[in-house]
Amino acid sequence: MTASTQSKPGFLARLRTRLNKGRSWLNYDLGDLFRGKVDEAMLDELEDRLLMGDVGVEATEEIMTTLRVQLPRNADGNEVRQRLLGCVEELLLPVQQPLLMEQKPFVILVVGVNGTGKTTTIGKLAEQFKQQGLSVMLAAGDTFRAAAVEQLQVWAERAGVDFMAQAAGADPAAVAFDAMAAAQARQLDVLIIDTAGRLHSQSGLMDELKKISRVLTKQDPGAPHETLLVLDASQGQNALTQAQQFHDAVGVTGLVLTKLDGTARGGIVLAIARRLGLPIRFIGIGEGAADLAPFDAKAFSQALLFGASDNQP
Ligand SMILES: Nc1nc2c(ncn2[C@@H]2O[C@H](COP(=O)(O)OP(=O)(O)O)[C@@H](O)[C@H]2O)c(=O)[nH]1
Ligand SMILES: [Mg+2]
Repeated sequence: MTASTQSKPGFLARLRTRLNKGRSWLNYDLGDLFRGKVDEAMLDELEDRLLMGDVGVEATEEIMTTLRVQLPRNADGNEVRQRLLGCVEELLLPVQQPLLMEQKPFVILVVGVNGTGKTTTIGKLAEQFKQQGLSVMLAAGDTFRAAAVEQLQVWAERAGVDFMAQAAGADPAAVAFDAMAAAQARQLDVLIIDTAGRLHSQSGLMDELKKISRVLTKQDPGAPHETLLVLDASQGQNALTQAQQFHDAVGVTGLVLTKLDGTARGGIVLAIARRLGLPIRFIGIGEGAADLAPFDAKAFSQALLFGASDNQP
C-alpha cells in the first residue's frame, strides 16, 4: 500500500501557478540573466541570486561546480538554464521517497512548530487516504489548545474517518495509547496522531513527543512507523533550524513542506534537500484537501524554474 498515487494533473497545474506566487523563480529572479552573455560575471551573478533565493551555501556550491564543469564553450543562456534544471533535479531526486505503508495499523506521528500546518496536513491526508479506500483514525494529541481538538474533529468528520480525543489538558501520551489500542482492535489501516507545536518550554515539548513515541513503541515495536515533521516553507532558513532541532530530539523520518503557495523563496526546498537529506513525503500548496500531493522532484524542479510560463523545456 503506498500513501498516494502520483500527483494528479490538476495539482501540477496549480503547483506551477502557485509556486513563487505564479511568477517562476527563474523568470522572476534569474530570467534576465539568461538573456545576456554567458561569461564568468554572469555565472557569479547566478551564484549570488541562488544564495539570495534561499538555496543555501552547500546546494549553491554544488550547483555552480557542476554547471562550471558541464557548460560547453560558447554556451548560450538557454543552455545554462537547461543545465541548471538538470542540477536542481539531481539535488531533489534523492529525497523523493514516497511513504510506503506496509504495517497495519501504520502509525504516523506528526510533529512541528505551531502554525506550520500539522493539523491541516493531517486533515488532507485523512481525506486522500479515505478516498484510496483506507480506513483511518485521527488522534488529537495537541491537548495544549482546546481549539486544536475541534479543528481536527472537523477534518475527521468531513473525511468520514474515526476520531479519538480526550479533554483539553489531558496527557497526549494517554491519547496516543488509547488511539493505538482502538486502531489495533478495529484493524484500521492508518493512525495519524496530531501533536502540540508549543508548550511552556521547548524542552517540555520535546520530552512530550518522546514520551508519545515511547508509548506507541510499547504497543507495537515498529511504531511510530513514520515521524513526520511539518515545515512551513515560507519561513525560509528558520525551517531548516526547526528541522535540525526536531530531528535531534525525536528522529524525523519524513518531511512535509507546506505553504509553498505563500513564498517567493521556493529555493529553500533545495537547501532542505541538500542539508538534511530527509525524504520529502508531501508538499502543500494551499488550504484545501486537494492541495497536498506526494513530492515529485521533476515536476517540482520544472515548476520552480519555469513556473506557469509556456517557456518550458
Ligand atoms: N496557504 C497555505 N496555507 C496553509 C497550508 N497548510 C496549512 N495552511 C494554513 O496554515 C494555518 C495553520 O495551520 P494548522 O494546520 O492549524 O497548523 P498547526 O498549528 O501546525 O496545526 C491554517 O490557517 C492553515 O489553513 C498550505 O499548504 N498553504
Ligand atoms: Mg494544530
